Parts: sequence; structure tokens; C-alpha cells
Amino acid sequence: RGRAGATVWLTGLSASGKSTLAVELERRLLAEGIPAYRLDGDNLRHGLNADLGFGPEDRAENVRRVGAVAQLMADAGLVAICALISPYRQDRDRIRRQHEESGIRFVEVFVDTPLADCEARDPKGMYARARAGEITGFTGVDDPYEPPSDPELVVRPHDGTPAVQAGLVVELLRP
Ligand code: GGZ
Repeated sequence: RGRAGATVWLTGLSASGKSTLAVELERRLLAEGIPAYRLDGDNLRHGLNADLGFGPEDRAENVRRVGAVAQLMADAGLVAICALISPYRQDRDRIRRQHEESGIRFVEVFVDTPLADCEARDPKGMYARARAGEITGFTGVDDPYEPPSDPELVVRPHDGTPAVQAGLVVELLRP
């Protein structure tokens, strides 16, 4: 086997900063000559996962598919950077198990931005719509988010800029 690939799994609430961190992480890895590719839940829902909604079964399927794609990429030697809310612990743990069974590294990063901060950011006005009852089943408002019990890394807003946080992930990935 050649270069060691890995899956980096960013989980956290909507507007927690997963996508920003993913972009920064990809940029850093590519700059070091490490092949990396981003799989962003919000983007993939326009293509690969366009058939899925936000009920528990669809979220589980969303996470399952992205986990399987990431594992293939990691097996091919890339760092697959996944950014999905992935609110259910069981779904994330299943992907971890499948990676470990295949001897592929899985690095779970909990983007632990408090709900109040996410709601204050509300870049797309989704939380406001959820509070107004225009969207139901919104994670953190009227749908659960189960934090990881044993993530490889927890990043919080006061830990620094996305660049600093990305640096922490890069260090974790060193062999
Ligand atoms: C959570 C929702 C919902 C509901 C639409 N709950 O922050 P965003 O807007 O741009 O990204 C969110 C995205 C979540 O997709 P994921 O694939 O990451 O979710 S999961 O892992 O739970 O399958 C949000 C938007 O979709 N969005 N409705 N009800 N987020």
C-alpha cells in the first residue's frame, strides 16, 4: 500500500463552522502535497444525496453513503474531509467501525460551537425559520444532536481561527 489515506469526519450543528474548517483543512493539506478532497453534506444533497430529506432514516442514509464514499477515497490514499451535521452517534460509530475493520484511519472532530452561537450566526436564516415553525425537525431546535462520546479532537470557537483549528487536525494526521 502506498500513501496512507484517512477520513476526517467533522460533526456539529448547522452553522457550527464545519464547512469553513473543512475548506481550510483541505487547503493546508494540498499545500503540503497531501491529496485531500472535501465531502460537504450541504453540497452533496444537491447531487449524490438529492433524493434524501431530513427524517432520521434519510439522515442515516446520507451519513452512510458519505461514509462509504469517504472510505473508498481514503483507501485510494486521499484524506477525505467530511462535513455533515451527522447528528446521530450510532450512524457515526458505524462508519468508524467500518473504517477500523478495513484498517483505515478515522478521525472524528467535534465542532463544538454552542447552539446559541450557531443561532446568532444563522447565515441562511434557517434557525429563525425553524423557531418560527416554518421548518420542522431542525437539528438543535426540534431534532436531537448527539455529541460524540470519544472524538479524536474537539474544537471550540475560542480555540482560535479556522486556520489554527485546521493546524490541530493536520498535526493529528501526521503518521
Ligand atoms: C438540519 C437542515 C435541515 C434540518 C435543511 N436540520 O447549515 P446548512 O443548512 O447550510 O447545512 C445544513 C444542511 C445539513 O445537511 P447535512 O447533510 O449535513 O445533515 S445531516 O448530516 O443531518 O444529514 C442546513 C440544511 O441542510 N438543513 N433542513 N431539518 N439542517
